[in-house]
Amino acid sequence: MRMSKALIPTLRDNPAEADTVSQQLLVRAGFIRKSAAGLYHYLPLGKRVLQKIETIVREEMDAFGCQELLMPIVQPAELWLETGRWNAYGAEMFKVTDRHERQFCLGPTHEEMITDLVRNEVNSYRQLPLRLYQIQNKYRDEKRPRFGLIRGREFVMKDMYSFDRDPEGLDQCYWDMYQAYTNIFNRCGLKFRPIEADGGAIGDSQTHEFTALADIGENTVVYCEHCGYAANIEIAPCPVPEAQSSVETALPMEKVYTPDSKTIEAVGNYLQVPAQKCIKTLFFQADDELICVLARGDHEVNDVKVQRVHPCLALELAEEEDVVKKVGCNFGSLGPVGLQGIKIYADLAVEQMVNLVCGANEEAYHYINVNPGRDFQVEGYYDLRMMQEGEACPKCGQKLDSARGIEVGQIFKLGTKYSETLGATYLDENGKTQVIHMGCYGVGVSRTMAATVEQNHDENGMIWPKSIAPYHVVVVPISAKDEKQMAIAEQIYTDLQKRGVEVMLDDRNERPGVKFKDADLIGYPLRITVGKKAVEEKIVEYKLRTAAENEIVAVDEVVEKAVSYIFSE
Ligand code: 9G3
Repeated sequence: MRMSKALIPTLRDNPAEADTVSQQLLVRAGFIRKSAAGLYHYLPLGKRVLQKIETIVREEMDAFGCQELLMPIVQPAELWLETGRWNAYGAEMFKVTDRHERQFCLGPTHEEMITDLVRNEVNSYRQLPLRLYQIQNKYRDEKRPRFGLIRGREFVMKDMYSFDRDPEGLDQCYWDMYQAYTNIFNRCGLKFRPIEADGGAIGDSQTHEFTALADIGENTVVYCEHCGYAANIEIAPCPVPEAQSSVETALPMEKVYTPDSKTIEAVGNYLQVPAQKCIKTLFFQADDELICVLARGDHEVNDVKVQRVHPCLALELAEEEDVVKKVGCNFGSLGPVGLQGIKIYADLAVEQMVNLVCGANEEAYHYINVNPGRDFQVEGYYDLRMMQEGEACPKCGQKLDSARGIEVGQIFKLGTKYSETLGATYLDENGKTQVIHMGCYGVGVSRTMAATVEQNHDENGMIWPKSIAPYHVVVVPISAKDEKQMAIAEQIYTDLQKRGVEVMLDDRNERPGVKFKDADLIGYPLRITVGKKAVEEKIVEYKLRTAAENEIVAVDEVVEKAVSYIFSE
């Protein structure tokens, strides 16, 4: 390709609204352009990278016996009503109405669609196992689209769905995909960790998230260098606090006046007690039920764990006015003592507490010397807190490390959740009707592109791994006016192409500095510079994007050298 013909609108300065380095660089290098919040154009260079990632994904899916298909983006509401999910995602679901006033959604995912297809087309054990995937745009109306392609409202996803006779078949597929994803992200040059993640509302099904390590990542991964344990911090089990040996004797509960002490810290200061001796009382709206969750003052409540203990479709922190209505007191003096008609769940650490402090459910009053079991009852004590950094590994007890990451892939065991509801069954050898066991497996293709940039850039721009670079080599003639230089540059350009190398020729009438800056910004793996020495001494400059220095290479050796570099591992 020739730069003089290519649409690659590079920018010198960072775009104002870019909120992460990958978006800054992808915009500055002319790979993407924002159309509206969370909606992007992939310009030619961006589309080429997307295409390369998709090809890697396809190869790995096909290698594991998956068949590619393409489903409608526009999905009939009826299917989502059948599974009860039409109203489960609120404003996040893009809904549209057709000319006959029929309702549809723009596909955020395709469990309903694919299960409907399979229930109509599959009815015998001979047709299983079946692994079907697509690579297509998905639509989710994020409340806060941000980080460019990382959290967009339209994004490219590969979603695969597996159909097996039984749990054993599903298990086989699950681990096949674990391997396929490992291959995909390795081939993309991504640093990632597969981590045990929460099965979400899908129940206690098994799931792994493939998380690309990146500081702006929205997921926190805790991992153990010693035994390899790794998990999304949202589900990492917290160690049960050892029973305190020196247990104090329970003192009589007392109500004390605590003026302007609305936070744990303020109460702790006023009463001169540490946060470990205070109770944090939170109220959640679980669908249409108000529930109460207790944690030790120095711990964070983990709402993913709360949702597992109190299963519900939507779990949000309660609005203050709803709490006031129900409890008669606003935030700052809330506590479990005397609560009527509200389920109370407490974190395990609370059970061990003696003579603690909590709100008295009365403005500016707290109780001291409160003792669980004596002064308030709970539904039960569960692991409900967020693991903190440096805690013990649940598997081997060593200190855990933590890192932030971007979820670029996820594999789920769905079991019969959809096949049961939608009636996707098969007749077994004995003519008996059996329910199909399903799994679903997603790769964020556009997100993987952005994650790669987050992990591979420097102050001059992006650094594309060879496997997904938009072009392998850029040939930079110093002076486009010098016919002799251009002839040599053209020859190298043509010879490389003949060898299957993807080459960009920067034939613009620009100063060398501009060409070098663009080459570094765009991040081609290899730059070959053709100057007057190419004419006089038959030598060119050979510079890897990952190398600090140029190499001097003979004109008649540079093609061979480039070919072996580009096609080597
Ligand atoms: C929705 C909306 C957003 C959603 C979903 C449904 C996430 C939804 C979970 C999944 C599970 C897997 C197949 C590929 C891998 C992930 N956000 N999920 O179901 F209606 Cl608006 O998508 N699906």
